[in-house]
Parts: sequence; structure tokens; C-alpha cells
Amino acid sequence: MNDATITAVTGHRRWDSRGRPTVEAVVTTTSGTGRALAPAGASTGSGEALDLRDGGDRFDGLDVTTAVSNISERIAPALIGLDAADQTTVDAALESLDPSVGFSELGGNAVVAVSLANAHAAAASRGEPLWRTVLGPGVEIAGTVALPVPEIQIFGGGAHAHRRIDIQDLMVVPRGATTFAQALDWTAEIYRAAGRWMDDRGLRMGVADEGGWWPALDTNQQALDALTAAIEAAGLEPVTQVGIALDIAASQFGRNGRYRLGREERELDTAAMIDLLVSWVDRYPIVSVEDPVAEDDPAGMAAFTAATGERIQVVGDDFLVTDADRVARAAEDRSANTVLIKPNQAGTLTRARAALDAAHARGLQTIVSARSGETEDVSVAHLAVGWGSNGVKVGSITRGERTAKWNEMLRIEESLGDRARGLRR
Ligand code: 2PG
Ligand code: MG
Repeated sequence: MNDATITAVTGHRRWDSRGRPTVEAVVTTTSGTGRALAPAGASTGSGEALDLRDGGDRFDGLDVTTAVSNISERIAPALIGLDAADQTTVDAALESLDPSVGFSELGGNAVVAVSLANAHAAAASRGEPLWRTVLGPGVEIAGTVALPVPEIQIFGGGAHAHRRIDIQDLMVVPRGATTFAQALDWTAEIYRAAGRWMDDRGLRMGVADEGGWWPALDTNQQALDALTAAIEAAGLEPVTQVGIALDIAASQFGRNGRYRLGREERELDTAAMIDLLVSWVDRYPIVSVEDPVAEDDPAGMAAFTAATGERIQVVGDDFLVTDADRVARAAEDRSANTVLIKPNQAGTLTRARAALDAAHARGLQTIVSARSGETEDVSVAHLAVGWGSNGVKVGSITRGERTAKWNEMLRIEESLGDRARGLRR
């Protein structure tokens, strides 16, 4: 193996898919360079690592000049001389530089960019793809690797589409596909069919933050009807070939046991909210529901998991914020059976990996996920493959910051050739 001693770490200001400034880090070693960009959420959990922004008037206060300079001025001196191949030590150095909760001093955006860039530098030093450098135990079986099942957005709502409907992500899960390539083929047909469904009714408005359609719908249930119709119109069999995944992102419109459905002008308590969701699970080909109730409601999460967890994935995102301790507690309380893994919620790759390991060790499933604010960075595709997550979620099948990741998954599948073992179940 080549020596991978870190010789330089630099921060740079770049732009994300919402036209907001974001942080890029470059880690240089004696034998290779790595680069990564921080993503940003819109519907963030309160327990996430801090996305450090400058405040003030420019760009609604969203500039990142402090986070960028933290990389060059504070992080670089602490990392130079370390071995990039030793991710744990690099991440521990970041933690000891900023022991605050959620990297509030350095900025979680600075930290995640550096941590990811370091992993890329280690991969470059070894001359191998990132997914292989981060390969987890048991992922490769007799030389073969299975790929995560994608969750791909068809309609966007919630915080990503000015709350036209309350559900944030309506996605398809092409679980019956035999290859990743086929999963995307099916999705592209469904996306088109959903577009025609809207045109036929004069409901086409635009696209939401993650590239999914943003239709002029009046109720959440209409979106479920439209998505089910689009799956069927694409000639695919609901559930067995293609299931529906929902991210309710309920923390965005509920707290203290009250949920306000915007356009429907209804307010539900936790029990009524759960009844509504269970009725959807009974009626539609739903295979996964994320954040069904708000992050402040573990009892509601447990009640929903008790009602549906044998049939579907109940996913914790804002609720678990990629935190190993929260994952362990959720496993004990049975308040979720699947964990969304977002590296920038945790800050370092080591912490994100610990949350994933905590889930797998307890029999929970995992989905590695991008954010609603993204860039051309494709790290999450590699992490999903190498870490052996069950699923991967990066938004819709349109827009470059999304297709960058799907196309990278295709490249990984192709590079595996006969050693690709289909999709993980
Ligand atoms: C989520 C993500 C992706 P955001 O809630 O799962 O859809 O959104 O990045 O805005 O948190
Ligand atoms: Mg979510």
C-alpha cells in the first residue's frame, strides 16, 4: 500500500443545487488527493450536526465563509502528518478539535466535507474506488457484491415544495428488479407516466427540490392515487415489482402530538395521524414509511411500528439523526426497524458508520441517504455499496446532482460485471 500521509487540507466555497453556498474540502496525501462537498438538508432533525452558516444579509444568511476558513485555519494543522488510510484517527482528531455537541464550533458542514475528502484521498492512495476502501465485513461474499435497493422520488412535497402537500417524498422502490440498471429503467417509465397523469388533469406545475414532480394537488391521498396509477401505467406490478416509499417528515408539521395538514385544513392528534397512515399502508402498495410522526414522539413511533413494522420498513430519519445511541434505543423500544444514514447528520464518517453498524448489529435495516441540497459529489453511492446498506436514497431521477449519484451506481454495477449479485433484499 502507498504511504498516505496527509500533506495538505484546504477548504473552498462552492454552490449547491438550491443555489446556496456550500463547503468543499480537499485532502492531499503523499500518494493521492480526495475531494468532497457538504450537502445540506431543508427538513433537518434537531439532533443533527450543526450546518454552520455566517448569518447576516448575504444569501439569506446562508454563506459558509467561516466553515470554509475553519478547514484551512483550524482543521488543516491538526490533520497534516496523520495517515489518511486511518479514517478513525483522522475523525478522532476532528472530534478532539471540537468536542461540542454537533460540531457547533467547526461546523458539521466543514467536518463532513473533510471526513469524506479524507476517505477519497485514502481510496486514491490505494488506487481503488471509494466503495472498496470503506468495504464493511460480510458485504463481499465469495467475491460478489449485492447493490442497495434504490428509493427514487417521483413527487416532492413538504419543505421541498412549499408544502403543497404535507408528505415530503413520494418515492418508488423497484425491489423486483434484477439489476440496478433495470431498477432505474422502471423508474424512468414511472416518472414519465406520472408526468402524463398530471398533464391529463392539468396539474403539472414544476419540479421540487430533489427533482420530483411538484403537482398542483389538493390532498395527500391524491398523490398516492397518482403514484399507484403511474406504477400501473408503466406496466409494473405494485408491491412485488415496485413498492411505494413515503417520507412523511412529520416533524415539519407536527409537534407535541398535534399534526396540521396544510391544504386539507385538518389537525390530527398522534392516534389519528397513525390511523391515517395505517389506512394508507392497508390501501396502497406502500413498503416503507419514514418519520411517520414527529421526532419528539418516540411513543408514536413505537405505536406505528407495532401496527405496521411486520409488513413495511419504518424508517427513522429526523428521529434518529444517524446517531448510534439513538439507534440502540430505538431497537430496544422497537420504535423503528430501519435507519436512514446521512453522513452530514453525524459529522464524521466514523460516527455515521457507527450508527449503521449499531443498526445492523440489532437486526435493523439501513438506507444511506443524500440531502435535499446536493452537489455533484457521489460519495453516498460508494458508501451505500461499501457499507452494505439495504437501501439508497438520493432524490429523483432528474437533475444533475441526483443523476450524478445514480449514474455512479451504474458505473459501480458495471465495474463489478459478473460479480454483481443483484439488489439487496
Ligand atoms: C429527508 C431528506 C431527503 P432533507 O428528509 O430524508 O429527502 O430531506 O435533506 O431536506 O432533510
Ligand atoms: Mg427524511
